[in-house]
Amino acid sequence: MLSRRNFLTRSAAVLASAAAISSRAEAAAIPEAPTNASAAMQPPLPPPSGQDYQPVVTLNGWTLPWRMNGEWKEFHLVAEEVTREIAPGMTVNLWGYNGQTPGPTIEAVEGDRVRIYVTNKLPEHTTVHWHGMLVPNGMDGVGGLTQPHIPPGKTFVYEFLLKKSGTFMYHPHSDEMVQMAMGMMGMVAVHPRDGSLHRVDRDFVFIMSAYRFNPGTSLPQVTEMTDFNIWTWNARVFPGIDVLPARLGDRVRIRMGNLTMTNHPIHLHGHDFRVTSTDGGWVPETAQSPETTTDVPVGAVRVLEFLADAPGDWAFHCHKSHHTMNAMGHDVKNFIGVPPRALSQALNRAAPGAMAMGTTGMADMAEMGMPLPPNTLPMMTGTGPFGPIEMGGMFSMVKVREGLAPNDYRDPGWYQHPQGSVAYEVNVAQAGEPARPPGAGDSPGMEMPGGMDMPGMKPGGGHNNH
Ligand SMILES: [Cu+2]
Repeated sequence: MLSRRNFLTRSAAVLASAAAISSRAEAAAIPEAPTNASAAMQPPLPPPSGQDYQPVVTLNGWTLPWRMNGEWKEFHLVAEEVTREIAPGMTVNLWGYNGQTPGPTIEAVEGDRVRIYVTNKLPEHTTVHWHGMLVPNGMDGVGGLTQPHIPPGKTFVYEFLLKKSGTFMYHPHSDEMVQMAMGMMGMVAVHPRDGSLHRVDRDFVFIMSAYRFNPGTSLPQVTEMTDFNIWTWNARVFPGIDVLPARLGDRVRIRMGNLTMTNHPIHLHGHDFRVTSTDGGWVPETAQSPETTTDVPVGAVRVLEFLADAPGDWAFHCHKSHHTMNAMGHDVKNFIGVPPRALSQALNRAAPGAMAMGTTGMADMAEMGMPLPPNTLPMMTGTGPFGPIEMGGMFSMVKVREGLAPNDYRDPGWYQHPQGSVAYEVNVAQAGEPARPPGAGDSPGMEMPGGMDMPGMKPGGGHNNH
């Protein structure tokens, strides 16, 4: 039974150990909080002497420098307002850490003792939760439950031993809906103590976040629940997302965290991969299966690994096609197959002077160069060596090349396909039309999009009346 006396003694013990921690931390000056506002991928931080690992690179981001203080590896995060270029043409106001969102990747080694200072420069309180990490309860960062919230202007310290290697995330557990919708998040990579375990040649990391920006604005709608329109990797959309270069024959790891409000089936072309770990730990080899798409659930990490054995520019993207589009593409009605003349007549009645578009699909829109509201990206964009790529959002490329230098992460440019290895047009007139049944492929007549009344078009389309 817990007597009052016992309780007081215990409380005193807790206070004494808390005091010990803070006097330890205060014994040395608070470490510098480096800052970086650039969306350019920063070079990986090589391991200090005595440690052996292949450092991670963060797409459009960086690794947080640290200092050693006795046996402690000390980091300093500053929660603050930031601006972020989502892609050239769109810069927004968000919250993040140390100058950008997502915050810098925290990188360390299993068995390290880490001390992480968190300074709150936001206008409201915050905390940092170490998602997936095995920490003492009082270091878990759940405001109100395991610690007081960190008030604006204050600095708190988290101290724990890194019990296991793997890939984790950090984010607030204070006013979560707002703070995550404003971009408060980052990744943690913990390497195995034994540098020969789970070794790769290239180790990429990014986190997925999603936003609702009304066209022309630069502040996200933080109360949005479902209708997001900017789908990002490290708060960037295609063509603003860094490519992932790999040398032919490299073993490549990609660590992906998801703090959006929906799942993302991430697909890699040209290779098969295995999911080697999650935020729960390493997946035993006997439980891994070959995949080309893996779903990254909400609030989870998936880490894929593959041998880069096929030269080329390989698309790497979310397979929800709305997530490879930017704003503006979500409220457009489907006019495919509608006769352009009927459509312009109807549009002219509703909105004189409006332009009929998209009657053959939406590919034209990538090339149309339509005027957009300021600070708004076209819904699909990007140009490749063969024309428009017609993507946006969560899309990038794994670029496999012979002979890249080991730590060279620069974009190697477009792949030069060996002669005769690209899909090509056949001359049908010369080869002769293939035989098809009469009428095959003729348009059956199209239903009009909901609510539109078109002269001369029967509701329900042609087939219903056969
Ligand atoms: Cu997605």
